[in-house]
Amino acid sequence: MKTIYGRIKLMGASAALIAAPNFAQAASNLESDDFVGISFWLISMALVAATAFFFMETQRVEGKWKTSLTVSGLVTLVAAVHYFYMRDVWIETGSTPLVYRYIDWLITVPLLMVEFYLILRAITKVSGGVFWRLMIGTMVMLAAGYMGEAGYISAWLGFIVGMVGWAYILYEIFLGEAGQVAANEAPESVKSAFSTMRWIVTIGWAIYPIGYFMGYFTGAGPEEASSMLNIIYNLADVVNKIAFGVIIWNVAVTESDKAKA
Ligand SMILES: *C/C=C(C)/C=C/C=C(C)/C=C/C1=C(C)CCCC1(C)C
Repeated sequence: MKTIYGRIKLMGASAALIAAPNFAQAASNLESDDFVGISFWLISMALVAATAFFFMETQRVEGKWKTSLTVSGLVTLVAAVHYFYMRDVWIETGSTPLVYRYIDWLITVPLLMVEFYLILRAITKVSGGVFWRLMIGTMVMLAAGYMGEAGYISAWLGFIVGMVGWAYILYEIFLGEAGQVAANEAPESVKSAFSTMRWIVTIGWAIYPIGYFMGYFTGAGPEEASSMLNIIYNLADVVNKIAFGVIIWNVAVTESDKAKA
């Protein structure tokens, strides 16, 4: 049962997020055996550091790559702020911060799609249709996942429709117009970046449905299930937000140095 004091504490914890010097206080009750809570904390900080890095490095690269790095920094910034809140929900209640998680995805996944599109556009002409098709696949995937997790539809239905949305994104980047463009017109370094990004969307993104599966279909008790779900989603975010950004940073620097030489 939540006491008034508990509610006040929760509100206080949220307010503390806004006042930077009080961040540490918000998690003063992080337990030494709460590995999911610890992963929330570690990733929050890694996202903050990554954000600073991507923004600073925009100064080092050529014009057209600046936008890509800025978008990478926005992805990690938006995620960092959500992680502060998710961490507190987890530590205070021990339950899955579902709504914050999906609001984060709702903003960051489309930004990652923008990133794909920018990489292509930095080197060739692509139709705006590519962008919108990737976006539709993204929205179907996330809406279905949310409805399944929140219990508006059955967990299985959410999973299956979510998988269909993801499959459509994969189709577009491997076989559709985006795939064709990358295969035909791009210089070597961009081609290899595009191909690495494709594998991130295939292998890296596959970690999320695995998390969903572990959270809903293993028959584990609620506590164990939500621990598995959250730790797997957290790990996935390291790969797909930070590592993804580093790949883009690497192409941006390589291509810019080539242009300068
Ligand atoms: C930064 C956050 C990212 C890249 C989040 C990506 C999320 C997914 C790829 C989620 C995929 C899902 C499925 C493919 C089916 C089950 C439901 C989801 C939403 C977990």
